[in-house]
Amino acid sequence: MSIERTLVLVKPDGVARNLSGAILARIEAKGYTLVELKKTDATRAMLEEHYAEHVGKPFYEPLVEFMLSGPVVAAIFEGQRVIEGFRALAGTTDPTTAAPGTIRGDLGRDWGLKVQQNLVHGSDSVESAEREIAIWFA
Ligand code: D4T
Repeated sequence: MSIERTLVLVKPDGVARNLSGAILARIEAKGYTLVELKKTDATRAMLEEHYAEHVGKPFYEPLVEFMLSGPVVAAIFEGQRVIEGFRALAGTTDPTTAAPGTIRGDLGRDWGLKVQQNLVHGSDSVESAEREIAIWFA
C-alpha cells in the first residue's frame, strides 16, 4: 500500500468557532502526518473548481457563499490510506446523524440553513486529492 496525501479543509464554521486546533489535533492524534498548513481565504474561482461536481445542485450557490463567508484552514495530511481514514474520522456529510466519535458527529449540528455547515472537507479519492491540492496549494 503506497503512502497517500489528502486535502483537508477546516471550513469557515470550524474556523469561526475556534475549532481548527481541535480538529487538526484529532487528525494528528490518529497518526497522520501534517505536510502543509495555512489559513487562507477562498476565491469564487477556486471554489468553482473545487466543487465542480456540484454545479447546478440546489445547495451549490449556498455552499459557495458559505465557503466565502470567512477564512478556511487548508492542510495536506499524509499516510497509508489517509483518504479513507480521514473521511471515517470526519463522519458522514449530515452532522445530525454523523456518528458520535467523528469530527462532524461530536462538533457539528444542523443550523437550519440552505447548506450543511459540517466543519471539514476531505478528498474522496487519489485523483480528487491531487486535483484539490493543486487548487489550494498552487
Ligand atoms: P465535502 O466535499 O465538503 O468534504 O463533504 P462531503 O464529501 O461529505 O459532501 P459532498 O461533497 O457531497 O457535499 C459538499 C458539501 O455540500 C454540503 N451539502 C451536501 C449539503 O448542504 N446538502 C447536501 O444534500 C449535500 C449532498 C455539505 C458538503
